[in-house]
Amino acid sequence: TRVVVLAGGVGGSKFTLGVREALARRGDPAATVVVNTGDDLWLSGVRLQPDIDSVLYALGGQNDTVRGWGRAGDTERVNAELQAWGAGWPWFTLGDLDLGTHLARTGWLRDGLSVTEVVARLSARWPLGVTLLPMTDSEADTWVRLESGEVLHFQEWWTRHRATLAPRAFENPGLVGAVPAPGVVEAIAAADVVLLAPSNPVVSIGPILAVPGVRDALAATSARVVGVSPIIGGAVVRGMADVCLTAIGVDTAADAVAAHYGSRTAGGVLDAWLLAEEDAALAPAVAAVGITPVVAPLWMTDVAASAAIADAALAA
Ligand code: GDP
Ligand code: FO1
Ligand code: CA
Repeated sequence: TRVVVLAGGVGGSKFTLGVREALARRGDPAATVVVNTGDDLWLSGVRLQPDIDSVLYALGGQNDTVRGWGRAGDTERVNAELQAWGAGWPWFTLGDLDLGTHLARTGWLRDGLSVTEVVARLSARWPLGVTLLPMTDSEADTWVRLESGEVLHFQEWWTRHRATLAPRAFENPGLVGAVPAPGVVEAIAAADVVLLAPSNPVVSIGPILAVPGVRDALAATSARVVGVSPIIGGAVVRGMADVCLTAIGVDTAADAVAAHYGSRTAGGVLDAWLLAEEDAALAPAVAAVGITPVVAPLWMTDVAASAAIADAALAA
């Protein structure tokens, strides 16, 4: 089975761990993970790719599972020096081990490597069991436009203001004229199944779908396209997807997110949608927009639970 996963950071990596496990049990481990790069930013002269690193560290067994981002067992000596210099952002922590990643990445980018080539190099250190691809080689940082008209970087809106400033829109100006990273369209075309991870629909999956050419690739593929709801019982499990969804006029509800993605029979991207057992009553509303509903337990409490979700998605 050739599987492509579209993924953001924490939700995306938990799901990808499950997909890897499910495919390994089938003796059939071949997955390509297309990762959001809208979270990326420049800070203190280095390029950060939070969602790429979340997936990289999680699959490599290096992630801080308590905090949800960065490296397990990291220290903050360099960060303290940066703060003492007044460099960077006082509300944003760069771990020492994590900074090693950013320095390596930034050095390779300055040597002229593409983002895809850099991600391939980063992927070579630990056996990930899947191929990681950035959604695009272009810089496509997400900016948040507030009701006041002020625009700030997604990372400032989230890590400094904790999503308390009401957003009017999320924008990725770098996607104008951008193309998918090499291999993305090819992987979608050759796939048997494309899975939308239960990632933030607006700022994780949204930017991937907004890369010119990705929606066309999803429309054209013979693969089934199956999404997993990031909303359980009308709530985001963690993070600020509810604030993001409200900003784009979508209810924080599993059926509303499915309708937002839309059916492939009507210009959207989904054939099937996994709903949590708590949301079983919403299945008819999903079917009504032309998407096949599948009810399953959707709590990614451990790798086994994520693998069961991946199995249900692969069977859908
Ligand atoms: P981020 O980039 O780190 O914000 O992570 P993602 O965008 O990949 O995923 C964030 C989303 O994952 C959140 O909005 C949650 O709705 C969803 N999520 C987190 N844990 C779970 C879970 O256990 N089950 C499901 N179905 N969704 C989850
Ligand atoms: N999130 C925070 O809430 N505070 C931080 O200081 C912080 C630092 C950080 C450094 C590297 C990295 O890859 C991620 C980091 N994150 C931090 C997480 C990140 O801001 C977001 O949670 C994700 O981008 C959302 O997907
Ligand atoms: Ca993200």
